[in-house]
Amino acid sequence: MAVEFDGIPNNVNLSHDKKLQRALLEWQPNFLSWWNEMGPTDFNQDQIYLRTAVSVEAGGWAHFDYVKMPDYRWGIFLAPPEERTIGFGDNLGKAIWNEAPGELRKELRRIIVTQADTEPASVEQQRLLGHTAPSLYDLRNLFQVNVEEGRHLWAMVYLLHQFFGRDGREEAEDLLVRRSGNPDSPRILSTFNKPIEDWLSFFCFTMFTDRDGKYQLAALAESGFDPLARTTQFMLTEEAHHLFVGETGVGRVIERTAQLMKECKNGDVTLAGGIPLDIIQKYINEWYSSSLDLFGSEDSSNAAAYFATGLKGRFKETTSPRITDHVALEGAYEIEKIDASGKIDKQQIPLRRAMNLVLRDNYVEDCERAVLRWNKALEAHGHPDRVRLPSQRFNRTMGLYMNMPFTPDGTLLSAEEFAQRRAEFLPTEKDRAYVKSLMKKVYEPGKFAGWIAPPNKGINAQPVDFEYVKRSPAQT
Ligand code: BYC
Ligand code: FE
Ligand code: FE
Repeated sequence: MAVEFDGIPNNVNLSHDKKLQRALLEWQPNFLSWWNEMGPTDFNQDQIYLRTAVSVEAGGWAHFDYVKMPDYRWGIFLAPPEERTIGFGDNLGKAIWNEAPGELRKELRRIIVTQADTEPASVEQQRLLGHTAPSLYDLRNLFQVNVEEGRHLWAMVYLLHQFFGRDGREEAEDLLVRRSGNPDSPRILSTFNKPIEDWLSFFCFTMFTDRDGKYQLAALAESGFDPLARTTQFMLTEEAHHLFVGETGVGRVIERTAQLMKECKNGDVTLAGGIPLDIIQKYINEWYSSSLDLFGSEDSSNAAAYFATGLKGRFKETTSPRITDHVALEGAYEIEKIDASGKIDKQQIPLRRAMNLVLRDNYVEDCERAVLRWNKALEAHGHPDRVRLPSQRFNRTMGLYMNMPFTPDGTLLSAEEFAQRRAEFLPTEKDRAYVKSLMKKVYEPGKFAGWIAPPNKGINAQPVDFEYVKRSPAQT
């Protein structure tokens, strides 16, 4: 389908649907005032070397150029339609829906609003990081992530306006009203209310929390509601870069620490302004455990209903050769039930009720792969130290292990013992203050802050010392 540029770039034939076009054009200034209030507005006048989605053709959808962020063309793009039927659940093999089915409207709206809410939340969380960017390369990547999360909000708002009538329009307004971390009108999911005030947190967030995004979007890309499936399918192509930023970001911090451990007396990297490995580990513990919460409860009737009705599938439901039974009425999944004394009892629950856990297991596998890579840097520098993912029981506020004082290796402590040892497991105020003390902007092309290694290569085949951000003279 051709791309149109009348006010809102799109491949959904907006100019042929005047009512929808009007509704979205009315929402647009509200979006922009939200961006101007809650986005990275101190950088509005800078020219950023950004990629803009201009079509959905494989290989040709991205256009790179200098743009001021407020001029970024936030567009609505759906992956091309495919001939397909519903791929799982009770409606397996039936026709896909091009409208929201009446009986599933409430559930669908809830999924879309939850997804939508995370996108502006992350922009709010990251809004001040530009002031302490370790390089122009990283500054540009931050802004790339920010504008694309803005576009993801557009993607969801299109669905709300197009398919959910007045309710949808109201939800779209509310998405611009809630605020990350605001006790009176917080964002919906827990992780999206946590502050992100330093770049190690940003890299952990894009590594672990954006990765939840990948798995949730992939599950929704299987949806029987075709507009949702096609929208999320295209969002996934942008998401890949966010994950790259996170995985390589944490990797570059570890790489730098590994170098400094050799150079500094007693391996004390703080002597040279590096981030000690144990602090990095505590940040990993924090963001990984919080991101596991985003999958919801291990045993969930919501998840069972989403699967049964064909709203939300498994990761690669219809493409993985490993998944052969798309009805999932037979079979069970093992979970750990824990009694008051802390005794762990393995129990089987019906597979459909375990769909959150099934998805989370795919996510965990993916995270483990990244950790192996990070550890290669430590190995290459001859260090025996390793970073690791904490146990899935650690520091949880959702599901089976909620509010139980487990250590990162999965041992249950008493509440007192946990409180005493907390500083071993999670960043302390002192750790955070130290990391923050290192956060000083480096805006000279090709230069990097001392706590992070440079990347192996630049963006879009440009050199690492390319001027990824042209700071406006008024603002430098
Ligand atoms: N915090 O049956 P349960 C992304 C609620 S990230 C607070 O266990 P369910 C991105 C839950 O809503 C991807 N509340 O869970 C990343 C339910 O509430 P009600 C975002 C939570 O429904 C970085 C209750 O607890 N997309 O894109 O099976 C940057 C019991 O729920 C939390 C999606 O999440 C939590 N962590 O599963 C930018 C996809 N977890 O009904 C963007 C859409 C659960 O009692 N969402 N609750 O009021 C879903 O599919 C599901 O809602 C969830 C939860 C997977 C989140
Ligand atoms: Fe997103
Ligand atoms: Fe993302």
